[in-house]
Amino acid sequence: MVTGSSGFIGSNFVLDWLRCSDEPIVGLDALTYAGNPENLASIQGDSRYTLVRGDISDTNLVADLLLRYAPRAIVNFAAESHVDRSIHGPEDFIQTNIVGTFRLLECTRAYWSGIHGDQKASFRFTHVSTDEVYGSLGPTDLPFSELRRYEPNSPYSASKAASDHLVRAYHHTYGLPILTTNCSNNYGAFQFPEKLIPLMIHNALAGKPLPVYGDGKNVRDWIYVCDHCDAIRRVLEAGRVGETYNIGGCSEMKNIEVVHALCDALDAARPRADGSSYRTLISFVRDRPGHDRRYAIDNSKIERELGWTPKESFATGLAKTVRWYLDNPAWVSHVTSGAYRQWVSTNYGTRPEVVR
Ligand code: NAD
Ligand code: TDX
Repeated sequence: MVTGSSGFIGSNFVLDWLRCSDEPIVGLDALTYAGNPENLASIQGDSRYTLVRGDISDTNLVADLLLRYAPRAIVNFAAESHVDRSIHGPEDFIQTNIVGTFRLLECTRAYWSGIHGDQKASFRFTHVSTDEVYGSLGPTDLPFSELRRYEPNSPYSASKAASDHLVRAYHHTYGLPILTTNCSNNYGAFQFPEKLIPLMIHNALAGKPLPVYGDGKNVRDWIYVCDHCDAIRRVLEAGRVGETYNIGGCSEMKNIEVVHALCDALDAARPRADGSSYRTLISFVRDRPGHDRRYAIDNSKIERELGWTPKESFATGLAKTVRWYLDNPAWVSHVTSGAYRQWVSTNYGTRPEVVR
């Protein structure tokens, strides 16, 4: 069972899974603004995938699904995932990321208590989390290892931290066979254009300003989404029960470097009519409140224990991503109508440009 299966990473996970395996998946997704069944249009009619529209906080529904489908594992992607939205309205983050995870754990515990033998021994609950729970690094600090203490700074990261703690507690208290992954910034196909990379591609192609927060020197470690999905499959397959695995892309970059790389890729693939570079659209705007300065991941545990390393470099992953957005204008135009415009006005309408 895959929760959040119609979101960005969840849908990539389902597609990759069915490319390598015939084992069926039941997806559970509330189809919020971020959930888009179109992401899985290519497997429509495939009997290996069933989508159930519903909320992970709906105890009756989840209990019923667990009994009906008897999954051998749950991979929990369902969440509110955008930091800026958590700043404008934290409540949904508390509800889904904390209460939702708690209820999902309760249902899972009841289901797991009722199964036996090999089925019980091999069951896994995999919780997909973020590096943001560890807080912010200084320029020369060592990357986050799994032993780093939690210091979440946004309502989003605090809600994910709380969910990680609940998952951990269900293992220690009840013995639930859990695995937790903490991954860095993903990019790739089907990412909603509220996040940095797809937002910049979308704005650039529309000739709109490219809003870089603050001085543009905040650092993120970028991972191509299929590498993340591959790591989760590996953790599910061979991770040690009760353990946490950090997952990173080995691609630390300043935001402004990411935006420059995107502009250069678009200049080559879709030159502007007047011959100018997309870089001329860059606009520095007021910073995100509480903006974490730097994230970086120490991959050595997953590498050592599970033999996983990312396959894509930032250059190869970005080239695939830019190509995907250029080839899928209909997907972008569907998700950027209606409520999306309201979000753009809420987040960017009142954000003054800062001259640098
Ligand atoms: P997303 O916002 O694109 O997708 C979230 C999905 O969850 C959507 O399909 C949405 O409809 C669904 N959902 C939301 N609330 C729900 C609820 N109450 N019940 C059922 N479904 C619900 O997010 P994403 O970027 O795909 O992230 C997936 C997971 O990975 C999240 O838990 C996120 O914290 C984590 N993560 C994301 C990144 C990243 O860079 N995007 C990095 C590390 C970890
Ligand atoms: O318009 C923008 N301008 C800008 O400068 C946006 C949307 C972002 N930024 C900056 C903020 C961050 O430093 O770019 C960086 C990346 O921003 P996001 O794409 O919003 O990602 P981030 O806040 O780093 O969080 C992401 O990675 C970890 C995901 O959204 C989380 O779900 C994940 O847990």
